[in-house]
Amino acid sequence: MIDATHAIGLSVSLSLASAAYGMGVRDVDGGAGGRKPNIVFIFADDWGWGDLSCHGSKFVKTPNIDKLAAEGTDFQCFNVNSPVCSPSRAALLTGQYPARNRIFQHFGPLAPTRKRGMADYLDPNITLLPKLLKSAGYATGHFGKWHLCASDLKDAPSPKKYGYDEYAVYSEPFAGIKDSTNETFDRAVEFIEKHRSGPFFVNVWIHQCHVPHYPKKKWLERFKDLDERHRVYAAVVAEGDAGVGEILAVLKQLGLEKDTLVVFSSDNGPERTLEKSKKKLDGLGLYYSVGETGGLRGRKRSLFEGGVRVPFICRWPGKVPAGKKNDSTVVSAVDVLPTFCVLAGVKLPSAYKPDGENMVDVLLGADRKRRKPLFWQWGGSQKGDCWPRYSVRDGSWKLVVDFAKGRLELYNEADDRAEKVDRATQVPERLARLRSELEAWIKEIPSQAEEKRKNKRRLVK
Ligand SMILES: [Ca+2]
Repeated sequence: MIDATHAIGLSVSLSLASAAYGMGVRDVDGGAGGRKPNIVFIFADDWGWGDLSCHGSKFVKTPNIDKLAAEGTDFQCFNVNSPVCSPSRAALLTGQYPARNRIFQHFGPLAPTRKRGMADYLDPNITLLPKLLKSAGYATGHFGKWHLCASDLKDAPSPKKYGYDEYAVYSEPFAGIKDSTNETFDRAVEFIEKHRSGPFFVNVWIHQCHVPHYPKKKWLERFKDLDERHRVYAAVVAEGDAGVGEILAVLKQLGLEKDTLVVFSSDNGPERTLEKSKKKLDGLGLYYSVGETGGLRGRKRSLFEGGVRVPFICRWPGKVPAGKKNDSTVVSAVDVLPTFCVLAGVKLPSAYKPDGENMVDVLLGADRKRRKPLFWQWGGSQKGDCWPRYSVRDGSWKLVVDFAKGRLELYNEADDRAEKVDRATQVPERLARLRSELEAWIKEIPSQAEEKRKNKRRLVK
């Protein structure tokens, strides 16, 4: 065990050295010769940046995630690449901006999906994280949400086609487990037990805190002092947190803590809150979605930080610094693929174009600026803070725009994370540079308007 740990240390030092000299991921043989870390990726649904006790929530309680943060690093400037589910998840699996693969919004049934100009499903034949890890000898599992194909497309490629050895999901058309139960966690725990000799990679894509909410008696009882809506939301968060606790417990029980990188994150910011109660028969709706952004502007569907900045907490004892908060390095979901591939010692295909960057050095404790800017596209609702169609972040500066309406705002995230002071007229040169970077990126990606026109011929009645 000690030798294996040393070997990881050595390979990681190699990665650090390579990063310092500006070498690319392909030049690094991160895992060769050492024991490759197991990877557990817990991806929550619509779980806001502020929905953690350790991020200052006044009413939810997240003791297990807080423990994860205390034993690992809390990356406080983590951005997903879309403010909604499907594109955000596609970016994680591909390491590319979702628009590159024609995933502009969430997948619904086939007809509305095609009307949005989207592909029918995420292409299983492109470069994908689970396939790369599988090629490096990992046992691969996916449990919980899927949402990477039109929901009524019966012959859509199953998760197996994407490189998962085992899966159990609650999303149509592959639904085999229920989102109202703890099956996602149970199946993930079984997978970890089965593949304890490692290395394994398991996605735990949980239902909490997406609607419908299914608060359980046990947790409602725990929060009986709260008003009804906060009580329901706190109960749902507590159930998700307890599931994280189950994962941590099995890792401890099997003696795998030091060999396992555990990540907790969320696919987008918190849902909007409806002011009127609309109780559904099978669960509770948006009236109970009182999640928090931790003071960030916007929520789900918004390119402001409340929609795209989410928790990202990583624990890997002895490797990832414990109890650290990194509030300076902007890390993003597109960085996950190149970073995990270095840890797994797998080379990226030569034709593959990663949009993210290798963040192994940052994971292991370095504080540095990211090298690449980040870009976003949003094709859905434009109500309220959801108005920006595109945004770009370079350094601490972020530009949000709707070119069609001539609307454009500039924020400095370094001293204005709440995005309250528009600096567009104060720093015109910076604005011009960001605008030109964004315009160049837009030319690179498929146009949603054009894809809508192409899909017209394929519209389903
Ligand atoms: Ca979501």
